[in-house]
Amino acid sequence: SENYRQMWTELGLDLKAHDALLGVLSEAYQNIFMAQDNRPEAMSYFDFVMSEVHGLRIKELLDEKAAGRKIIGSYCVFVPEEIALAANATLIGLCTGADFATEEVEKYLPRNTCALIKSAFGFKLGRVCPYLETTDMVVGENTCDGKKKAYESFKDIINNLYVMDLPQVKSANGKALLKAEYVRFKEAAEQLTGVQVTAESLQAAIKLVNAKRAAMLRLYQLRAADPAPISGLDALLANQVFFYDNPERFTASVNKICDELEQRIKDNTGAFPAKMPRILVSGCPQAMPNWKLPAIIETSGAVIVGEESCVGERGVRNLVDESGTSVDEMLDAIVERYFKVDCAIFTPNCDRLQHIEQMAKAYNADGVIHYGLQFCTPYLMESMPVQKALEQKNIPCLRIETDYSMEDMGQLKTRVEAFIEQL
Ligand code: BJ8
Repeated sequence: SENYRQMWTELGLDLKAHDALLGVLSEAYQNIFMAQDNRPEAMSYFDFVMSEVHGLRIKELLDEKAAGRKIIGSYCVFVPEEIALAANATLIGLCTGADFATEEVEKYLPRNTCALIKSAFGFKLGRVCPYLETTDMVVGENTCDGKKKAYESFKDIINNLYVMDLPQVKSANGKALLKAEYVRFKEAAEQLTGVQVTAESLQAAIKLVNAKRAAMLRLYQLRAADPAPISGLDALLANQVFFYDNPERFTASVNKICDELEQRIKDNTGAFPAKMPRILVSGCPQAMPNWKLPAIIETSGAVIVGEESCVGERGVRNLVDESGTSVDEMLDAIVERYFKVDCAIFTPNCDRLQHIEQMAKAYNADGVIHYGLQFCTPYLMESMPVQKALEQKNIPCLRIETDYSMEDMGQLKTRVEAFIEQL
């Protein structure tokens, strides 16, 4: 760990603040994850990953850089990992799940900005994120108003920001914009790395990312069983690690967990007893290390059986068609896949409602908890028609609006417990 300290110093981290962050993180991990009963044995891989969260993986990324690869950071599932990989870059989804350097952040962003955006600024201004500091390029995207305006100021504190435009409507024009922006991103990645994307490299990248998504989808589907073979917290953790782990190793590790879960289902054993109330969580992404709501739910007598979220099934469903032979055909296939992501920044966004209902059914959920971050207009607005539609189908729905502070823990727990009790 002395080596790590030197590595962190060289990356320009504020060691004191960083020590404090790692302390809080490891304590939360112990209290929330290690305190669970009946965890799958193969989750030990993720315990290891978390114990090395700013260590081994950062060392690996620095080794990749020394060997000539580039690191690209992102804040949204619309940034296509396939294209980055094919251009000899590694894509890292950056953490935005904790408050940091709030006073500094509020010199750039109004108070009533969502916690996720504030967190991105806080990790940079507080100099506590080694992932951000290893990046050669960071991609911002024009999604919600909060993010797109925040990136204008982010340029002042980060020197390698690239902004991707995104459609807001699922029309032919919208699709054409997404294609144009993915072509432009391919060119920017090629310029960054000096490596041209070829049909071979793009096909290999598509297969790699498809395998990673397929492993997560396999894990999700196994959660339909009763008793649920894995806790929602552990499934969420795997999905959070999805964004920055080595793709091959991640895929193998998740498939190993799935093998174990299949055996558990055969043996009729689970992470919780059978007939527990089952919850589908839907809404804003729960970025690392945001475990607040799932920890409350799973210590209140219910099990989470699915996440309708970008850190969840919305982010990984649909694979890229692998039959294309030219770069252009493959780019079209990539556009087809990403254009189906039903983020609330789209208007209208009818697919999402259908997906929530489908997931509630497929995972035998007894109720849906809609998770909205305070000041997140797209998801908070959508939560009202979502609740109405679900209740019309006799699926109870609780709308939660919260942030990353721990101040409302007691109040949230009371509301969640009351909701679970009536299921
Ligand atoms: S594709 S969900 S990852 S944009 S919570 S910052 S929406 S105010 S994160 Fe997202 Fe891409 Fe969409 Fe997914 Fe704005 Fe809301 Fe904050 Fe949000």
